[in-house]
Amino acid sequence: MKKKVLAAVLAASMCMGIAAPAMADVKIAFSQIGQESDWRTANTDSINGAIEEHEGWELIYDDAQQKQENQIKALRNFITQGVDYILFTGVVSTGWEEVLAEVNEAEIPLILVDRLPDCIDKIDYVAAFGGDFVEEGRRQVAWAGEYLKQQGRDSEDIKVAIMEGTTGASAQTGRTEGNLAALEDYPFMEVVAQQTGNFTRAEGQAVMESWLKSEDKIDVLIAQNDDMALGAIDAIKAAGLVPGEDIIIVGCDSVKAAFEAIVAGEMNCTVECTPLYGPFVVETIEALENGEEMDKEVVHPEEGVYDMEGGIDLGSTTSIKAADVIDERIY
Ligand code: GYE
Repeated sequence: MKKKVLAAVLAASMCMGIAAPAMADVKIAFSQIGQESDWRTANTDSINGAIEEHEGWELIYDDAQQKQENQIKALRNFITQGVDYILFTGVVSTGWEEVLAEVNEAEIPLILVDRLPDCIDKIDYVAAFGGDFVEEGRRQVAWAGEYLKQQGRDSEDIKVAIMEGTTGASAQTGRTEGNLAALEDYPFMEVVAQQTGNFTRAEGQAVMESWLKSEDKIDVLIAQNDDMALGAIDAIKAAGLVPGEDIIIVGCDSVKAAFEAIVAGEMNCTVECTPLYGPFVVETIEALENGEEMDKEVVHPEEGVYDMEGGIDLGSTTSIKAADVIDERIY
C-alpha cells in the first residue's frame, strides 16, 4: 500500500477510535544465492536485519541454495506477488537477460548487490553495489609478491596454487582476472595448480588435500575466499605441514575466523570484501521512496588488507596488522 493511502487509512481509523492497523507499506524482496560461506551469512544478516528493523518495510526473502533455476523461479514469484523492490545478486553472471527483462516490464525497481549480472548494460536498474573483484584478486597476489620480496625470497622459484570460487560467479571471474594480471609483476611466482573450491570450507579442504598429494611443492595458496583458506589450513595441518609458514596463505573477505587464524599465525593475509550492504539498501530505498533518483554507477565500498605485521605497500592501499583491529570487526 502506498504511503498516502496508508496515512488516510490511519487517520480514518483513528477518528473512528479503531486501533491503527499494523501493515507494511513497502514490500522488499531479496533473491539470495545460498549460504555457502561466513561472508554470505554476514551479508544475509546485514540486508535482512536492516529491512526487518525498518518501520513499515516488509522482507520477502528467498535462499536459492546455489541454483540459478531457483533464483529465476524466485524472481518470477516476486513479480506475481507485486513486490515494491527487488534486491538481486546472481550465483553466476550469465543467463539473466530474460528474467530481468520481465522484472523491468513489471516496472519493479531492481537493486543489484554483490555479484552483478553480465547483462547489466542491457537492463534497467536503480542502483548497484558490490566489491571490486578484479582489484581484490590483484591485491591477493600483490600481497604475496611483496611479502616474498620482503623475506628475500624473490630469487626462489615460488610455486603458487590458486583456489577459485564458484565457476562463473563474477566474484570468481573477477578475482581470477586480478590474480593472473598481478602475477605478471612477479615473474618469480609460477602457478602450478588452479581449481575451484566452490567458496566452501569443505571443498577448500578437499581440494588442498588432493593438491598436497599431487604437487611436489606449494609455496603460496591464493584462496579466493577465507572459508576455502580455512578448509585448506585443516588439510595442511593434517598433512603435517605448518600453515602460514610452510605454505603462505592469502584469503579474501576478511571474516572474523580469518582474523583469528592470522592472529594465531596460521594464515598470512586476508583481502577485504565487505558483506555489510544493509545500510546501502536502506539509504537507496529511502531515497527512492522520497522520489530521488540514484546514480547508476556501481558503488564499490572502500576496503582494506589485513595481515600478520601490517605495512605492506600494495599501491592502492597498505596492509593493516590484523591483531590491531580484530576487536572492531563486525563480521
Ligand atoms: O567472497 C564468498 C561468497 O560474492 C563476494 O561469495 C561474494 C563471495 C564471497 O561465497 O565468500
